[in-house]
Amino acid sequence: MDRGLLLEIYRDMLLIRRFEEVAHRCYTEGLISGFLHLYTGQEGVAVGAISAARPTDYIVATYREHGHYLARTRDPKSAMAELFGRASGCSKGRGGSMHFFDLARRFMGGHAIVGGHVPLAAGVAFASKYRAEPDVTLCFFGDGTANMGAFHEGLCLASLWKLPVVFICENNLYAMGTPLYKTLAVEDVSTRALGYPMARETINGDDALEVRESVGRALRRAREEGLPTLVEAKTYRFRGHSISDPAKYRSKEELEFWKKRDPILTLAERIYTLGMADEAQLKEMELEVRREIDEAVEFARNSPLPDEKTLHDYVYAGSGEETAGGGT
Ligand SMILES: Cc1ncc(C[n+]2csc(CCOP(=O)(O)OP(=O)(O)O)c2C)c(N)n1
Ligand SMILES: [Mg+2]
Repeated sequence: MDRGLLLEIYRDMLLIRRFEEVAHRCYTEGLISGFLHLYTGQEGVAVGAISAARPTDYIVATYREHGHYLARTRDPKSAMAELFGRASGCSKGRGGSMHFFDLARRFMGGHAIVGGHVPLAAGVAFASKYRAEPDVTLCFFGDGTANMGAFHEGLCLASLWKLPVVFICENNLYAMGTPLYKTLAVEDVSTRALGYPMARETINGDDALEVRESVGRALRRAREEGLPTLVEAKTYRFRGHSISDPAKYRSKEELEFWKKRDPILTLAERIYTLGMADEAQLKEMELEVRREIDEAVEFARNSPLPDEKTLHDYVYAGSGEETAGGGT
């Protein structure tokens, strides 16, 4: 086990956790408006999966995408500025929480329509195949998404056209307040892969290393054989669906059960057991991450709002200034 990699994965998860805690606070202070869907509890999935990918592989995600964005970019400044609606945000302050976008870093959103991005991910993968480029697309979505028509369309095309895409279902047991057992006749979402067909795996999403290995296998299958995979990562969100959801539909006992599987604590235990770092070293890392997030808030606060004159920019591809960040 590579010590550097292990600590990097731990730090990336911590960065997401602390970033969102601070974003939550800023929201309650009125500094952030609009929607805010926190990823807290699911960090093992984004970090494990994205750590297995190349920086040139594409990422397509949902409205719960702060974690995926930070795992790819490690850039809390552009993320926080986007939440604050500032011109220095990754989507130039026009997207907000649900619409992070960064073309240069191959982060293709941030999508709010449940299931709508699954065929888009198949399309991105099709483009790579068509151009004979070696890149794979990682598509993240929730368990509720597996009941949407667009999900089936996306997986059907990926299988038929043999597209280099990894579909990663983050099964957190709920779609808003609806528990999965009320909408799915099978226990594992990955069973759906059989119908297309494509390879599938059901894994523990709270173990970032297990996610990394599983997604690593799927990435190889995509890159070397041009075949898609459906990976189902079982996990749990510690907070409500969005900031305005008190999550009264689930019991304290259920929450406590899943908090014992906290991906950050799980990895910390592994780090101690392997003797890769001690508590003091992880504490030091914690302080460093907190400082980084404080700087991100300062950066966001001091950044200007988008200029009114640019209101119509970026509405259509090619309109407005084309830059590395959000772009067209
Ligand atoms: C087409 C569509 N229908 C309904 C909604 C409202 N909605 C937003 S999130 C959500 C639940 C999605 O659950 P899941 O796919 O499990 O993702 P999670 O929020 O758990 O990450 C719903 C129904 C929407 N955004 N788009
Ligand atoms: Mg869900």
